[in-house]
Amino acid sequence: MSQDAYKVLCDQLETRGVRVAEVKSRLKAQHIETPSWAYSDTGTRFGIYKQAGAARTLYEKIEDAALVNRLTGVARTMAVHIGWDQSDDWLGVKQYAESQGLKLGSVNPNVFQGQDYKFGAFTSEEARVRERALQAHFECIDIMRTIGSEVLSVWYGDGTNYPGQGDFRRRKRHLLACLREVYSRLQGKETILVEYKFFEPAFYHTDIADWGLAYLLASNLGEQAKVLVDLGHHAHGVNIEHIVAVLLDEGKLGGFHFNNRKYADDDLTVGSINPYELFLIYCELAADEVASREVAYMVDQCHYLKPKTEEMIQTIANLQSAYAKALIVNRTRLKEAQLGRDLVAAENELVRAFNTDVQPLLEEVREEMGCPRDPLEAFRKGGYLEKAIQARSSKTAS
Ligand code: PSV
Ligand code: MN
Repeated sequence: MSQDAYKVLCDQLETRGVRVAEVKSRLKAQHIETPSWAYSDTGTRFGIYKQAGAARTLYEKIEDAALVNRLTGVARTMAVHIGWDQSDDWLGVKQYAESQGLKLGSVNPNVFQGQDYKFGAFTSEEARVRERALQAHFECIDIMRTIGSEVLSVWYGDGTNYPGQGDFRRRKRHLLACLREVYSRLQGKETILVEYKFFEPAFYHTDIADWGLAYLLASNLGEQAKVLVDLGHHAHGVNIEHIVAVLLDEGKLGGFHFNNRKYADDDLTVGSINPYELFLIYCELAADEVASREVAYMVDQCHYLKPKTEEMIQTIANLQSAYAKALIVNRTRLKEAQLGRDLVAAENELVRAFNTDVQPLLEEVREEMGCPRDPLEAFRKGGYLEKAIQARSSKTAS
């Protein structure tokens, strides 16, 4: 039955001028990094909620991320957040991950939680605090080299709450000077991804508030510095796909933090609130395969209501679906319609792809990759959550 659906879809797509074999090979090359922090207990700013079976240690986070990878085939790396993830044996951590078929990915310094950072990290007026933040970055670079990662992914909570609280220009100079020191330590293909966010925790101004500021800093640093787009970090109505297109065209799109939001930085499942926006973002990525191959695709979500591993599997499926739909847009026809000022045809080319049920294609791709056709069902039938609950409640975390 599902094979029939696959054949019907293939015929339909080929008739529409889509090369199915090419789409399949691009889907197989898709790579999505999951974050270690999505596997452990989280919550809201009002409190943390415990989930039975949630990972308690870095090793358990690795086990969960590795399971998501085994079931989906595309979540080959896991990001670590230094501070939240601690170890005095990173080589051992790396080896454990590899024994599970997983690699460790981007390394994220945490310079937003310590008491010292209350008034900023790299923008602090205190040299001692800036130095402490620098040391945190240097530690991350050391960890990167031990675990075999080439991505340093940075985000700062730096900002002010009141007019007059800080000097914008002095803060900018401190920030750039510190970032330059970090950048000067990078070697070879190592890159620094600069993430922006328009507010929170600061409410009057944020030092890296938007893609323009992140781009400015990255440009000042050099080629190995790029911009990271977190989908929850924009004001309402901002056209993220436009930002993505511009950054790609400039060779400055470094990475994504996928999630979705209704109001602010809600960290909901990507594609759960606005799947069309996600599709349009993927359309821009799919339009420039060469540049988009260099992008680090990462998830940054907080799953405290849905079961964590299930939600991550759902997240991956949503990202696969958005990418598949973007890949079946007929770009020749889209361009013709654009040049011919046929707005209706141009829009419909996108809408038709978005409305296509790509599940039979994704199922086939997964099977060819040796993964379950329906990873969520495989997770549920495999009793993985029950096993985690048992294992993680019967012994103390080590
Ligand atoms: C900040 O809101 C952020 O998006 C940064 O990427 C942090 O590292 C991450 O969330 C922590 O979840
Ligand atoms: Mn983020």
